[in-house]
Amino acid sequence: MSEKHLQTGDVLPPYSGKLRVFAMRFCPYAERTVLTLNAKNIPYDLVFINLDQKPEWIFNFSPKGTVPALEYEPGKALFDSNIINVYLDEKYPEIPLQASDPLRRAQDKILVESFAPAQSAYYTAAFNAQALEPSMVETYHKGLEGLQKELETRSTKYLHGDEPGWVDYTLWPFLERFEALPLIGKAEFAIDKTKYERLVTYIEAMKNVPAVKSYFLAAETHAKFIESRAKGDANYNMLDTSAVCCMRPRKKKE
Ligand SMILES: N[C@@H](CCC(=O)N[C@@H](CS)C(=O)NCC(=O)O)C(=O)O
Repeated sequence: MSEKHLQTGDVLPPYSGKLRVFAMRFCPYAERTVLTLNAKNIPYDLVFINLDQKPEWIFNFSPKGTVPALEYEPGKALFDSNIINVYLDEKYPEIPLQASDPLRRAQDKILVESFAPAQSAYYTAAFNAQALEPSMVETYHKGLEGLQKELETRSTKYLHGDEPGWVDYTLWPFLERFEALPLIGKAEFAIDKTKYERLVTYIEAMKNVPAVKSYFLAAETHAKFIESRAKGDANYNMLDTSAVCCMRPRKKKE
């Protein structure tokens, strides 16, 4: 899979017949959809988009040009990670990811909602050059504490149960990125092993889930991308290995 992000002027690749996801490699919302498809064993194609120089055709799939968008039939698409993922779970019920109990489904949605302020605090810490307000750090840790408490109350390996589900795949992309914050000098955002013992066990377990593992990026990689974007020059193609091909020394002809 090429990790190159298509941009203004680039041609839309032909539709292969599989579901197609428009994404950006470092976008946590797009990662939610990728993990959902992986977990449900649904084949798909990925098209990465440069969000600073969007290709014209992205607006045919996502009216505001945001990712993820899911092309479910040629030229027809859905957008917004939560909408896409619930659609996928209902359309392809063989491996269900949402809780079967309506009450638990509602509680999972509440958990996702109550984690949103911690996500916003992450965005501020990562991309806002101004000094951080202490309340942001507090909000972030409140989110982590809430998650840890829920893991303790539920007493299961994952929030969903013995296997991860919708709630885990929805929250995970942010936890993956939170570990990058201390690497960019935001030490107050570190997830301390003593304070967050249960949460850290959960984070380590999630890293080994096959659906996550195949798309996982290390904290160092996220940190590099964050730094490039914070400087106003997001390095979308930093993982694109196809560029390396042309720099390899050519074999001399015999
Ligand atoms: N609520 C949306 C948020 C998607 C979103 O904000 N994606 C960002 C990238 S991480 C984006 O497309 N930004 C480009 C833009 O806003 O123009 C979802 O859950 O899918």
